[in-house]
This record gives sequence, C-alpha cells and structure tokens, in this order.
Amino acid sequence: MKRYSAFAIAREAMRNHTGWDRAWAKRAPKKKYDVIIVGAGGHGLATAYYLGKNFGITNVAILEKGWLGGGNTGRNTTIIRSNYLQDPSAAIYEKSRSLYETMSQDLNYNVMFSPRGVIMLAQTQHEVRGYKRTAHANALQGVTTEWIDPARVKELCPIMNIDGPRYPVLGGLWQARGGTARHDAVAWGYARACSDMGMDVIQQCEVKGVRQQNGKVVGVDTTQGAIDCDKLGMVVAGHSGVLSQMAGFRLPIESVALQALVSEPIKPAMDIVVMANTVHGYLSQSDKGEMVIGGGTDGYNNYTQRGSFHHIEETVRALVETFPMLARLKMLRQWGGIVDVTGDRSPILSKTPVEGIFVNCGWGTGGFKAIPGSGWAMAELIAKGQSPLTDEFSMFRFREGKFIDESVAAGGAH
Ligand code: FAD
Ligand code: PYC
Repeated sequence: MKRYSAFAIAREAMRNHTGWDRAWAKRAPKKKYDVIIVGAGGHGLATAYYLGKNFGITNVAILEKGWLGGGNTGRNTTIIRSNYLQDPSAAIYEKSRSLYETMSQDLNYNVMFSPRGVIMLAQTQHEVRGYKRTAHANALQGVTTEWIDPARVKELCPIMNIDGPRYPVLGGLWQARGGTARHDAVAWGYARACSDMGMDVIQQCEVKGVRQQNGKVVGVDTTQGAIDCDKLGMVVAGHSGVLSQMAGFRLPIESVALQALVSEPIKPAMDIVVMANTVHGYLSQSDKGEMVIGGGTDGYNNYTQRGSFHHIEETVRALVETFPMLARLKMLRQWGGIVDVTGDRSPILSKTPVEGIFVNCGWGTGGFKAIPGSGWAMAELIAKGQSPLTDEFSMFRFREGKFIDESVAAGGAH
C-alpha cells in the first residue's frame, strides 16, 4: 500500500489522481481463517488491526452485513473523553483516548482528532456531587480532569446561558484533552491498515448462523457461503443479542435507538464540546459549521436506525434554555443508530459459554471514544485468552453481581 504524504498528494495532482490504490481490497471469502470478526464497525476493525499489529495474526476476515462503518460508528456524534468513575473503566477509556492522540500517524490516515476539550455540565446538586467525585477518582487514576465553576464554564463557552431559570449551570467536569474525531475516517483508516496486512474486509456478507462442534466454534454461515474459523469475535453492537442467539447463549443487553441531528452550517460559535445530561442534550460544532446535537435514547427497545420528529422537539427544547441561539437555527438532517445497553452502563469484552467465541458489546451510547482501546484489549483477549484491560468486563459479572456502575459517566442519557 502506498503511503499518504504531502509528496504523494503533489505527485497525484500532477497526474490527475490516477495513481492511488484502492484504500482496501475487495476480496471473496476464503474457506477458512484463524480468526473471523463479525462486524466492520470501529470496534471490529480495531480488533482486527491490533490482532495483526500486536500479535502478528493476519489470517483474519472481518465480515460486514452492510457497508463498513455503516452502523453506529458512522452515525455517532464523535465525542471522545475518558472521565469515567471506576478504575477498570478509566483504564480502558484512557488507553483509548491516548491511542486517539497518535492514531493518524499510526494508521497513516488523517482521522481529524481534535482535542478541543469536553465539559459535562452539572445542573443539579446530584450532578455536582457526581462530577466532583469523578474528578477526585480521575486524579487517583492519572486521568487529567478538573471540576470548574460556572464563571470558567462561561469563559470556555460564551454562547451559553448559565443562569437558566430551571437548570442554572452549577459548574462542570472539564477534560481539556477530550474532543472529537472524524468517525468515518476512523473506520476507513483501520480498514485500509487491515487490508494492507493481508486481512479480508468483506462487505455485504451477513452472518446468519454460527456452527459449533463439541462446544467449540468451527465456523459461520453467511450470505456468501460457509466460512470456517478457529476463533470468532462478535463485535456487532446493537445486534449482539441476535448474534449470541445464533450461538446459543443470551446476553444481558438491551437494544435501543439513539438519535442525533445537525443544524444548518453557521460561522464558528463554539470550539469545545458540551454535554448537559440532566436535560438530555449535548452540543458541538462540526468542521463544516453544523451544530451537532444529540439527546437521550428512545424510551423503548427497538431496532430502528431512523430519526423521529418527537425526538427533535424533545432534544432541542432541552438545550434551548442553556443555548438560546439554537432557537434561530434551521435543522438540516437527523438519523438514528441502534445501541446496546447493559444494566451497569459498562461494556462486555469477554469469553462466552462457547469455546473460541469472544464478544465485544455493551458500549451503549458511548463506544466511539473507546474504539482503539477496545480493539487493543479485545485483540489481546482473543490472541492470549486474557487481557488486564478486559478482566473486569466479563459477561459473567452480572451473574456474580460485580457491576461496574458508570451511570453518571455514561454519555447520552439512557
Ligand atoms: P457498529 O459501528 O454499530 O458496528 C457493528 C457492525 O456490525 C455494523 O456495521 C453492523 O452492520 C454489523 N453487523 C450486525 N449484525 C451483523 C451480522 N449478522 N453479520 C455481519 N455484520 C453484522 N459514542 C461516543 O463515544 N461518543 C459519542 O459522541 C457517541 N454518540 C453517539 C450518537 C449516536 C446517534 C449513536 C447511535 C451512537 C453514539 N455513540 C457515541 C456510541 C457509538 O457510536 C457506539 O458505541 C460505537 O460506534 C459502537 O461501535 P461498534 O463497532 O461496536 O458498532
Ligand atoms: O459517550 O460522550 C459520550 C456521548 C456523547 C453523546 C453520546 N455519547
């Protein structure tokens, strides 16, 4: 694969861009792989990438029923932060945030990581306590966050009305190295790197069945035929329950739509990300100038990858008191993705009751930020059967009552 560089761009400009390779090869499935990853979202692709990079395992296929990055990865609002409360969460989310810092160089692909800073607003006394506790925990964990007062919030985000009649801003949890990245580029960059290592990224290939012999996985049945494997990683977010059913076990997961919308583009109005979880809303401004807006999950389980009118009204109504300028904007488009939510709002990275099957899911409304860290950890779990980053995130913790409660830190309210 040719490297992207200023020199390559100049060379291609001189010859009408006729010399670029395809970013990833289009291949038909082989009969057998060492590892099959189901789901070419960010987590599946990152898992495959680190299997190759960290463990030299490259006889790998990533199977995707639609187009790569077309699930939640390409539908999310790209907030990256690592300000979680519990130690196992801080470890994996901070690993992930730090990998984002060098991802463009690592993948030789510009993922537009923008560490512009993220505030989680406290608008009730309950949130003040929760975020102060998180700031103290983060200090012990080596994660740089800070409790800031309302005057500093206003300084960081002048368009905000901090004296709202119902929910005045009482302060916030500020992570200066949090931010955003370009979601598609993260998926494309990993896919290109996987393909370059000789892995097969196979789109339009839906897994319809999981084959086992004597309690061990031996392959999958797909819309492109049967494919054998020694190990299987299920990394399908909102469809995890469907896949686990094919493999004959159940997961403690609920699937529910999360929606987002963007406004018409406007001149630069805010250069940080703000989350207001009490009122169920959050806001940032994209490089194109659109205000990127999201809120809470739908109030009922569903598999609907679509937006709905009531959600626009609820979310904008929630935010407009704190951001009065929103009232004057036209909304441009909205969409939805299916997120996979666990009871303790923490993910599952785990072995399963079937030997050779591993599952990565349960990132709920907050897994984009976790893509590189999750891929790093999941690759180690698949390659070695154990990873210090995944030990606490077993699917069996729910049976044992060892919850990792992240209800305060979880992203879009649910
Ligand atoms: P996905 O990207 O959904 O990938 C799973 C893939 O599996 C899909 O492409 C799907 O087609 C494929 N698949 C499913 N079934 C099969 C099958 N049978 N065979 C083959 N392939 C299959 N997180 C943040 O950190 N910050 C945010 O700001 C943020 N905002 C969000 C906003 C919205 C509106 C949404 C919906 C989510 C948001 N998230 C956010 C959450 C984040 O998007 C997800 O946690 C993350 O993208 C999950 O990635 P994934 O790779 O696990 O799943
Ligand atoms: O996890 O930070 C997050 C998030 C913000 C919006 C949706 N998820």
